[in-house]
Amino acid sequence: MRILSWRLIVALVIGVTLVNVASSWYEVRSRKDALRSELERKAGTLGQSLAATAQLYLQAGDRDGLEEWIERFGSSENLLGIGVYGGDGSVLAITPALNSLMPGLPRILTDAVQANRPENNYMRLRFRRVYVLAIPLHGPKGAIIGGILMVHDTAYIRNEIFIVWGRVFVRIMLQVLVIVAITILIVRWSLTKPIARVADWIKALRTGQHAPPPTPGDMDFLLPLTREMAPLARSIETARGAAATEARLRNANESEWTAQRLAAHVRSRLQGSSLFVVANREPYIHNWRDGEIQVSVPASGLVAAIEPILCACNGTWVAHGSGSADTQVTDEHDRLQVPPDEPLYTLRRIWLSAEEEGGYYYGFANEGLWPLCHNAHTRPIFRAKDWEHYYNVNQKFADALVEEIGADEHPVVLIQDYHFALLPRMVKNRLPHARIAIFWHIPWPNPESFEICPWERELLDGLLGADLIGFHVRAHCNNFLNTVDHVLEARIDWEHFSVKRNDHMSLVLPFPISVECCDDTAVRPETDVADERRAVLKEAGVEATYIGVGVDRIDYTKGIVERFQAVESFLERYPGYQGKFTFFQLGAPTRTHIKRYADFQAEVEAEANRINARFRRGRWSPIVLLVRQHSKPEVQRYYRIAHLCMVTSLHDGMNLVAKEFVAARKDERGVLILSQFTGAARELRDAIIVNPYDIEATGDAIAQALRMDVNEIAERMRRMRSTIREHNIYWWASSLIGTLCEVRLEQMEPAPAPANDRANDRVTVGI
Ligand code: ADQ
Repeated sequence: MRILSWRLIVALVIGVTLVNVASSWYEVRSRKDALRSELERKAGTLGQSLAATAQLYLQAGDRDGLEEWIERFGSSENLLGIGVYGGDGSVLAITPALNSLMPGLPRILTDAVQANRPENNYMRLRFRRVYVLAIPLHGPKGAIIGGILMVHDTAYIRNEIFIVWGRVFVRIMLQVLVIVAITILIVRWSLTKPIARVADWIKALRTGQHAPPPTPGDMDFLLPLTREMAPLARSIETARGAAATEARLRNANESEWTAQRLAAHVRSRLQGSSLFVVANREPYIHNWRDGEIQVSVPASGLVAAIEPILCACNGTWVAHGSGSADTQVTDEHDRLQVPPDEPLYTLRRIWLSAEEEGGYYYGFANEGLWPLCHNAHTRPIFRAKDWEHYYNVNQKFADALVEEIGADEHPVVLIQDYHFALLPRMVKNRLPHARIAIFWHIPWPNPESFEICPWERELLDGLLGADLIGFHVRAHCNNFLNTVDHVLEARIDWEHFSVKRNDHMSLVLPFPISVECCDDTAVRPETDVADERRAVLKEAGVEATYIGVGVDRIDYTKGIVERFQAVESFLERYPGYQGKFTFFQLGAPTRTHIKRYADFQAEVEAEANRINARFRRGRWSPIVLLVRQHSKPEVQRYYRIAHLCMVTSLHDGMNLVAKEFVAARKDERGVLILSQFTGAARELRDAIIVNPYDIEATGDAIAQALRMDVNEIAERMRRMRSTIREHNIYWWASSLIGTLCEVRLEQMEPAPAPANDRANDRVTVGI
C-alpha cells in the first residue's frame, strides 16, 4: 500500500507541476512582453524629445551646452547613458557610464544613420542586460548631421520576472502539499482501512473465529472481489461447521443428520437418478424493490431440507412463480439456475393467472381442503369453479414436470402438500417409470369428515398415483387408509401400510417433519439473555418479569383466541402474576384474501384488546400482539428470551414452532406448552401437554411452567432437544427420499386417461 501511495503521490505531483509550469510560463512571457513594450514606448518618447534638443545644440554649434545638457539627463531612472555623435562618427558628447560601456562608434548608430530611421535592440554589455536606442539627428534642411544613442538598464525586468516565478513556485508547493495530504487521507480511508478490515475478516474466517463481515461501504470498491468472497466465506463457514459437527458426532459415536450427510446419502440412494421437487412455494423469489430486482429466500424448513439434496444431485424444483420480478430472470423455458450465488440446480417457474390462483390456491386448497382436513370447526367451502381451477393447475404442473423429466429413465419425484393431490396420478399415467412420493403436510381426517368433499374419489385416486404417500404421524396414515377403504375399491394391507389398486401399490407411511437442530456451540451467558429480554420489553414499551411467546400465522386452526383466553384465566386465578407476566404473540397475516381469515385476524386483535383493557395497569400489559411477518432472526430472538412458549393449535399436522422453540434453547431453559392436537405432541412428551379447548387447564399450565424448578426445566428441555437432534429435518428428508428410492415399482401400462371411479357421473371438468 505504501508503494501505491508513493506512486500516486509522485504521479500527481509531476502532473500538477507540469500543468502549473506550462500555464505560468505563458503568464511570465506576457508579463515580460508588457514590461519591454512599456520600456520601448517610454524610451521612444524620451528619445524623440532628446533628439530634438540635441539637434538645436548642434545647429547652434554649442558643444559646451550640449555636454552640460547630456550630463544632466544622463542619470535619469534606468537610463545608463546618452551619447551624441557627429555625422563623421566622432563623439560630440557622452556620459561617462556610456563611454566606459561603449567606447567608439556603436554599430547600431551607424545602421540608424545609414537607414535614416531609429534603430533599437536588447543586448548584453559587459554582463549587463541593456536596451539600446539610436536615432539619427537632422539639420535644418533635413540633412543628417549625426545621431544620438541612449542605453537603458533592463535589470528591473529580469527582477520582476524572478518575482513572478517565485510566486508560481510557492503556488505549486502549496498545491503539492494539499494534494499529498488528500491522497494520503483517501488512500487511508478508502483503501488501507477497508482492505485491512476485509483482511481481518478473511483472517478470522481462516482461523475459524467469528467476525462480522465488513460493512457495505468497505465492500464498495472491492465489489468484484467481494462478490466472489462472500459465497466463499459462506462455504468456508458451512464446511467448518460441518467438519466440527462430523468431528463431534464421531467423538460421541452418534449418527446425527446434517445437510452434508443428507446430500451424500441421497446421492448414493439416487444412483444417478434425477430428483424433481414440486411445491407451490418457490425456494427463491424475485421481487421489484426500489426499482431493483431483489431475491429473497422464504423462511421455510422445507427449503433448508430439500435444497442440499437438489444441489448435490443437480435436480429441479417446480413451483408457482409468485414474485413481481420472477418473469424477468427466467429464460425462454421459464427456468433459472439457483442458488443465485452458486447455481447448482434448476428452478422451473409456473405462471398462474389471478383467477387460477384464486380458484386453485385460495379457493379449493385453502377454503376447501384446509378446513376439511383440520378439526377446527370451520366449514369447508367447495365450489365447482374452484375445483376446475384446482384440476387445471395440477394439470399445468404435470405438463411442466413431464417436460422437465424428458427422457430421464429413472426420475424421482417428490411432491409437496395438499395443493397437488391430483398430480401423482397425472404424472404416473404419463410416466409409469417415475418414482413418485407426495408428502401431505396437514392432518388427514376420518372417513366421515372427508366424505364431505364432493370430489373425494378424484382426490384419493390422484394421491394413489404416488408410490409413497407420507404424513406426519401414524394416526393420519390410518385415517387415510380408512378413507380409501371407505370410498374406493382397493386392497389395504394393514401389515405393510399399503394400498393396492389397479395393479399399482402405494405405501402410506409417517415421516414426522422437523427443524434444523441443534447447534450447541457458544451458549450465551444468562446475563446476555436478561439484557435481550429487557431490550425486547423496552421496544414494546412494557414492564414485566416473565415473558411468554407464541409464533403463528394468524390461522383459525392455531388456537390463538383460546391461548389469549388461557392467559386471561391464568391472570384471573393467579393474580400474583398480574403486572409480572406478559405474553408476546407474533402473528403473521396469512391468506387475508379469504374472508374467514380477515375476520379471524380482526377477532384475534379484538380479543387481545379486550383482555388488555381488562387487566392493563401502568406500563404493564398482559398481551403484546405483533401482527406482521417477522424475519427468522427476530423469531429466534423471542424464542431465546421467553420463559415459556405456547402452541395451542386446535389441530395441526406437526407444528414446527414447537420444535423451533426447543431447537433455539441451547441454554436448556424455557418451558413448552403444547396442544395435544399437534403432531409434535407425539414426540415432545416433555412439554406440558394441554387441551386448548380447556381454557382453565391451559391457564394452569402457564402457572405450572412459571413455577417449574429450574432443574426440571433443564431436564425436560435436554430430552426434547435430544429427540429433535436425532430426528431433525435432514433425517426427515433422508427417510422420505430413502424410502421412495427403495419402493418396488410395479410395472404398469400407461393409462389412456386418469383413473376415476366415478368419472361418468360426478366429474365436472374434462378428466
Ligand atoms: P404451518 O401451518 O404454516 O405449516 P408451522 O408448522 O407452525 O405451521 O410452521 C409455521 C412456520 O412459520 C414456522 O417456521 C414459524 O417460525 C413461521 N412463522 C409463523 N409465524 C411467524 C411470524 N409471525 N413471523 C415469522 N415467521 C413466522 C404446515 C402444517 C404444519 C406443519 C408444517 C410443516 O400446518 O402442521 O408442521 O406445514 O410440515
